Amino acid sequence: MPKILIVEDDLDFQRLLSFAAREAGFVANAVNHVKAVPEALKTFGPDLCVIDLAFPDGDGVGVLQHLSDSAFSGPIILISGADDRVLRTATRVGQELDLNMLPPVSKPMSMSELQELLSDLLTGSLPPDATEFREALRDDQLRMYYQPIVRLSDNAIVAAEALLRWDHPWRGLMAPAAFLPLLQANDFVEDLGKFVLTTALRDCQRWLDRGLDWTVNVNMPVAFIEDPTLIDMVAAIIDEVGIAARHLTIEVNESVAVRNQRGAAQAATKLRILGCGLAMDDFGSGYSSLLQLYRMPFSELKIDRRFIAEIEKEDEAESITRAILALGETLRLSVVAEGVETEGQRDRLRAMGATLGQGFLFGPPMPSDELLAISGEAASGGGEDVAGGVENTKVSAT
Ligand code: G
Ligand code: MN
Repeated sequence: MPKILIVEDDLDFQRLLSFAAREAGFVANAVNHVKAVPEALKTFGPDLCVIDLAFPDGDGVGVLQHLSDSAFSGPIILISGADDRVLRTATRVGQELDLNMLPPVSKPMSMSELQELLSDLLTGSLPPDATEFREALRDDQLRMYYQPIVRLSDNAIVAAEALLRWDHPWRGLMAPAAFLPLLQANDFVEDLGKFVLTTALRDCQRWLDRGLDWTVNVNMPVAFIEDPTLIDMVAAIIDEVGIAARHLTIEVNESVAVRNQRGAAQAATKLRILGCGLAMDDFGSGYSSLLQLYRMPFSELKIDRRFIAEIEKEDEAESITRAILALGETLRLSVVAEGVETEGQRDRLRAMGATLGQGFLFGPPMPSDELLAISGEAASGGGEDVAGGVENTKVSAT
């Protein structure tokens, strides 16, 4: 449970705040003078702070200075009966100290307003910010999950898509959608790219060590593929991990327009020369897919899951899926059907000649160990050793 430190000298309001915080799902601790803050930071270790501005023995600005000096990175809410301008200025002071300041709150405040504010914080309607993300990179809060990509003829795993998760200390496990704006607004492409590639390739090497001849698919933002220097980083990481480049496929999403077309084509070509695969994610849904396909050396298409979802109900979805499969065959690209959720969809895809699929039917994104476990289970179910290779690593599609 997340811990909240309340710094408030008005005892009635302090009790109200503590009660609201506990109701909202926090562990609350309150202090009523500024001098008690350093000790509370050390012994209680709060995730976030609610701070009153005025105290008999100092003021909230002093508390902010102390939080900044102790590199506190959690969210901070200022709360006060002072006029709005003072609150806003104090919030700006906090921002200038590089603190994670949330919008301030004026007293008086009703119990229900307080509770709503605090539970919004918990459910994450206030998204994490750049400071928290830097901390996540530093403190090892990021995880890679892997979703199996299977051969439709026999459910054998042939690859896995690496998907990022953020195991936040109090917000819980978050998928990238919950922090995408933060990634886009900040320059994390390189640091995050390094983490994702290194982790995914190390895990893939572990699979190879067990005789599982799998590929790992890693999602990269368009900014990555537009910058040929970042491809040098890919090469360096492949080298460092000591894995064959053909085990890495980079997925780029086509929903974002490529701004630097020449850079993208260069980077993509370098990537292919290196020996990596290049997949177009969510094919059929995005921005000038065919033009991108024409300009860039893709090796794989992933059919957008919106078509697969409708494949049994809508003739158009089926026709488009067929057309993409035919296009893949003509251009010699491997085609993965994404978002396969039912046996009916899988059977329909098989009948159309689709060879590869991914989706909840075969397994959700999961930690590497779990992926190994499901492939191992399926293999031992077949009475053979896991290390026997890819033929044995079938998942049961239930
Ligand atoms: O577009 P991309 O393939 O990168 O998206 C991967 C995301 O899709 C993952 O976060 C995963 O949770 C989700 N996903 C994976 N399989 C399925 C599925 O079968 N159905 C749906 N609706 N979503 C899926
Ligand atoms: Mn993807």
